[in-house]
Amino acid sequence: MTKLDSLIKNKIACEETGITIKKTCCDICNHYSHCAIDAYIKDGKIIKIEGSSDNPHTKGTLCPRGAANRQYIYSDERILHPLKRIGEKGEGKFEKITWEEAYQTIAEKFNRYKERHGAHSVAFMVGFEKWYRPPLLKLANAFGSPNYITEGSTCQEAHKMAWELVFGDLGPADYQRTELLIVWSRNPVYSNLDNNRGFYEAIERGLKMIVVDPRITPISQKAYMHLQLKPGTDGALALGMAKIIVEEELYDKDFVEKYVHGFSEFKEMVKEYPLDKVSKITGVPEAMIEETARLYAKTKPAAILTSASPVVHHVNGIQNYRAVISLVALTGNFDIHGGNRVMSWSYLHVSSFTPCNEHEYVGKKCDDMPAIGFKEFPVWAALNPEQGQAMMLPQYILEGKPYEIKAMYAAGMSHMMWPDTKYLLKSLKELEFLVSTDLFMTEVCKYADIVLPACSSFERCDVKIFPENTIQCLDPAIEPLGESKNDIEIIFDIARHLGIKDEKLNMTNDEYMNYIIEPTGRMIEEIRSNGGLMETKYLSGSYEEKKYLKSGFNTPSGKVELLSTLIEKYADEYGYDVLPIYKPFSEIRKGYEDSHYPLIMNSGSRKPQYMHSRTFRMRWIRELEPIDLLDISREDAAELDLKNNDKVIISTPKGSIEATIRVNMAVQKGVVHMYHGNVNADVNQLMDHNYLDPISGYPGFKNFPCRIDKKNVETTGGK
Ligand SMILES: Nc1nc2c(c(=O)[nH]1)N[C@H]1C(S)=C(S)[C@@H](COP(=O)(O)OP(=O)(O)OC[C@H]3O[C@@H](n4cnc5c(=O)[nH]c(N)nc54)[C@H](O)[C@@H]3O)O[C@H]1N2
Ligand SMILES: Nc1nc2c(c(=O)[nH]1)N[C@H]1C(S)=C(S)[C@@H](COP(=O)(O)OP(=O)(O)OC[C@H]3O[C@@H](n4cnc5c(=O)[nH]c(N)nc54)[C@H](O)[C@@H]3O)O[C@H]1N2
Ligand SMILES: [Mo]
Repeated sequence: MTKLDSLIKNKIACEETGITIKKTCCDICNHYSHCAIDAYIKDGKIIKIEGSSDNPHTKGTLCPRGAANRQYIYSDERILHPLKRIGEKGEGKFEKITWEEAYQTIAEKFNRYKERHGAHSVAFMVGFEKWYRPPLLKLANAFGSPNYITEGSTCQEAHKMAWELVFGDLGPADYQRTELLIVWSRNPVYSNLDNNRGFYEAIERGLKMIVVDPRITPISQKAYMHLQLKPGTDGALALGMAKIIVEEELYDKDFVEKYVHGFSEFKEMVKEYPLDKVSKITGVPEAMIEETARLYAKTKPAAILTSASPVVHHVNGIQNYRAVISLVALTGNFDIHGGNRVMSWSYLHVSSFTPCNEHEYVGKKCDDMPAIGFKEFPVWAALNPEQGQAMMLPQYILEGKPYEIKAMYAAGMSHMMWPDTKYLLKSLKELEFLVSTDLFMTEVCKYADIVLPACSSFERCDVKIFPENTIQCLDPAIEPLGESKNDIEIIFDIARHLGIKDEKLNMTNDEYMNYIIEPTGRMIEEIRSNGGLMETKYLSGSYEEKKYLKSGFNTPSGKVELLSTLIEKYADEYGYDVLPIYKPFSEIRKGYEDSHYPLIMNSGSRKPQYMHSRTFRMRWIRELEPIDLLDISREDAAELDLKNNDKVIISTPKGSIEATIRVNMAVQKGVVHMYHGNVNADVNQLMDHNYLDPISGYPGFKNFPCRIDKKNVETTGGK
């Protein structure tokens, strides 16, 4: 082999090989953990990917998805041209059209629906992707529609609601400085790659952890104690702990007296949660509950690390989450170093003191019509005035009540964000006009009248702000594939064609980025000429403890609310409890409680390789394990006579799907686990669309009854 052959084979970037390195980033997962990437380019194509070791935040790390990025970008399923549907809805028959024809059709249709049925009859939807949300919200508002809906209808908004109901603000855990950390429903090793290093460093320094999780996780194995509760019993566990803390007078009397509203009612209520009862509900041994309550109350400072989703993915989710964080209130661990701190946020919710102009795009209310779900979920409406509750979308389309949705612009929408996916697809069939912008030809695209091709993060410019107060400007590593475009440009183009005269929607992509980062004191041209990465010039402050001393709490009473005065407003009409009461399954799963479905399905717990619906199309990822894997405990497997790789049928009152068995010691008896977002084994179709939390509208993804039958074997009782 010649030297040149060897350089080419090893994909070395140098003059001889013609291979260059472009700095870019992966945006397959969470916006705050996008990994910086060195893309090796030859003849306009990405031939190799490495993590950028010079990035201060991600420091060269790449996860399995990041490493397999080329299979995402160059997937056969990429949409390369604007398309118009020529077959039946769902059939997938399209023909190419020009961008101009697409824009003109969209503008004509949207303006006609607005004229005939009101602007609210047109909805604007964005799924998991975050980076083009500010312009999309602005577009909905400028068009006049209150119906801007997002994946927040199943992800971050409910936990935010719970924090706002109790404290008026979010309180993330300060795990770096705490003396005791309760990891309550979080698996950061799988779900937050960018925090892993800091997390493990804290563990190495001797961080004492108690984990509250139905499964064994990498973190639970490092913990002092693991409370392996039954899914969805978080409220009972928290209230049982609260009872001990209150009755043994371990609570922070000064904090409670000065700042807490509803303590006496709460104190009365927790009497209903004696240790033996709580242990029976949760499956956690009494001694563990007692020790956790005492340790958490006596150790100062102590913090609770929660997550956006698992605790609220239950039909009593908001109340359970409120119960958990009421422990923070009882112990006065709120907004202190080492406790649960109120942080400052930068562009796209990155925890940082770097100021930005994102708020200029966000949260302007447009008309008086209530958005989707506001009538059904008034507490959601009060706390999320700028977005509707998307779980109600199919009902609005199909039933036309309280009003009909006629058309929708969906940018990155997967039907598998919803429970009861067949019902969602049925509603898309009825929708009169649908535009779907995506990278890939998804099921939702197949139901669309117009499909628009979005480009990937490797094919566009973007800015990133990192918690280390640095700012990065990313230029395209390659040209957009086919005729695909940056979503922000698509949104601005649609705004212009709709005849909207809003200067914030009438910019180039570079002008937009400069506008967003202007308060940092840097402009993209300057960052570019400095190699693409710089420190920000201005910071908006530094962390200050106990900000409530100056400004109170941002709740209706100005206090920490164990009794919610906001919920109180709707309590009679909607049957809400003002206190965070735990409801047993027999009460909340009405119509589901059936001995025929003896197992609990806990769907969607994160895996290191998957990211919702988007990673199943990547070969390296798909080949890591059977894509329809169902994790089951050794006890249940033995009872059902199942072994690894056996094929089974999972059934619920809604339907059945097939799966492949993995007997997993991380799983507790009575609970089975399956990942979501897989079009070929879609667990969400097993759930009812009405199986929702009455306050947040969140689906009970983490606890619905099911049964397992061995395939091709006649069974009678499921278990
Ligand atoms: N690799 C990967 N990372 C991701 C994602 C992904 O799809 N893949 N998705 C991102 C998104 S959108 C989100 S919202 C986050 C979620 O991030 P995490 O919440 O950290 O992830 P999960 O695995 O959903 O849940 C964490 C833990 O909660 C446990 N759990 C399940 N049900 C219950 C319950 O009822 N009570 C309690 N106490 N614990 C329970 C699970 O066993 C799991 O170990 O992850 C983000 N990061
Ligand atoms: N059973 C069950 N269901 C769940 C969950 C669970 O735990 N269990 N978790 C819920 C949670 S927490 C979340 S966050 C949701 C996530 O659910 P979704 O929002 O549906 O997430 P994805 O499937 O990742 O992405 C949606 C679409 O965005 C497209 N996309 C990716 N990048 C871009 C882009 O730059 N531009 C455009 N236009 N499109 C793009 C993808 O190709 C995909 O089709 O799922 C929810 N659903
Ligand atoms: Mo999420």
